[in-house]
Amino acid sequence: MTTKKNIPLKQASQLIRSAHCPLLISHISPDGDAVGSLVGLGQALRQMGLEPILACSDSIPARFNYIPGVGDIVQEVSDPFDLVISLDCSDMERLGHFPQMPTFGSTPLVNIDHHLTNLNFGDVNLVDPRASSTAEIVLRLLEYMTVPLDAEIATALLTGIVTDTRGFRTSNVTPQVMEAALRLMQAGASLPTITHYTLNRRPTAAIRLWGAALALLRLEDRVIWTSIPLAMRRAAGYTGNGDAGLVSFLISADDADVAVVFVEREDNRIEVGLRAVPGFDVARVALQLGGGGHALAAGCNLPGPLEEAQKRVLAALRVDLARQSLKRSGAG
Ligand SMILES: [Mn+2]
Repeated sequence: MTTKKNIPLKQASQLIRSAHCPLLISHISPDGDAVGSLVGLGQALRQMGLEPILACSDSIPARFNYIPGVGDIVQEVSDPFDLVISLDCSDMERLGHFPQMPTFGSTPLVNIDHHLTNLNFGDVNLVDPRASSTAEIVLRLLEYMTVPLDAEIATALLTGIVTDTRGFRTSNVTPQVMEAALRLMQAGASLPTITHYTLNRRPTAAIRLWGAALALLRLEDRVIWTSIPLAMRRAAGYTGNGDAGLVSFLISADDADVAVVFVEREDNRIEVGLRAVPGFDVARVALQLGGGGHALAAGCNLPGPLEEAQKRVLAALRVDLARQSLKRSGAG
C-alpha cells in the first residue's frame, strides 16, 4: 500500500530501478554520514546490477579507510551518468563542483537528506529532518526496495548513524534509530570497530590543533568560541579541512548554550561550525548567513577575513539568542 509518507520512497526507487549509471554525490568536507551513506548506497546499487559512480568534491579523510569500498570514491567525473543522487546535502552548493557539469542540469536528481534546512532541490526529495542521519534514510530506502544487506553495506551505513549521533548521544536518538543500528549489526557491521576509528581515535596533530585553538578560547553571554587561523593549522601539522571535531567538544562547557569555531580555509573563506545545547537553535542563524544544518548542529561558509566573519556571526547570534530567550519567557 502506498501511503502519503512513502511517496518519495516509491518515486526514488522507481528512478533508481530505471537507471544504469547513477552518479552519487556526498557533500564537501565529508563527514562519517557523507561517506557512509555514499559507500553504503553505492555498494547496494552495485549489488542490484547498476554501475554507480561515487563522488565527492573533497578528498576522504583517512580515518574512514576501514569502510570497505571507500577507495572507489572519485573527486572528478568524466563518465556519463543517467541519474544523480545527492546524499546528506542541504543545498546544491554542498555538492561542490559537480553541478557545473554540462549534463547535470538535464539529469533527474534524487535528494536524500535529513537536514532541517534542506531546500528540496531534487526532482524527488527523500528528506526527513527527524532522521538521525542520511544513512538511516538510505537504510529505509534499501529496505523499501528489499535490497539484501551485507556486512559492507551495513558497516558503511552504521558509520553514518554512529558519527551523526556521536555514538548514540544526540537528542534525536529514538528506539527506531537503535533498531536500525541493530539490523545493521545483525547484517555484520561491527559497532566497536566503527566507534574505534570514528570516535575514539584522532590524529595527534588534531590534538595539537585543539591545544592551540583552546588557548584563544572566549566565553561571552553563554556563547563559547574560538578560531583556527591558517597559520595555526600549519603549525600544528593538521592536514584535515575542518575543525577536527573541536566545536562538539566546546559545547560540553557547562557555562555555554552555543559553541562556535571559525576555521580559516586555504581559499580565504571562513568555515563556521555551530553547536547548541537542547532547547537552543543555531540552524536559523546558519541559514540566515547562507548555510544550514540542524537546530543543535549547523554551519556556514563566509568570506574572510577571520575577524569580519567572527563579528558577523557573533552579532547575528546575539540577536537570535535574545529572540529565543524572549520566545521562551513568553511561552513559559
Ligand atoms: Mn548527516
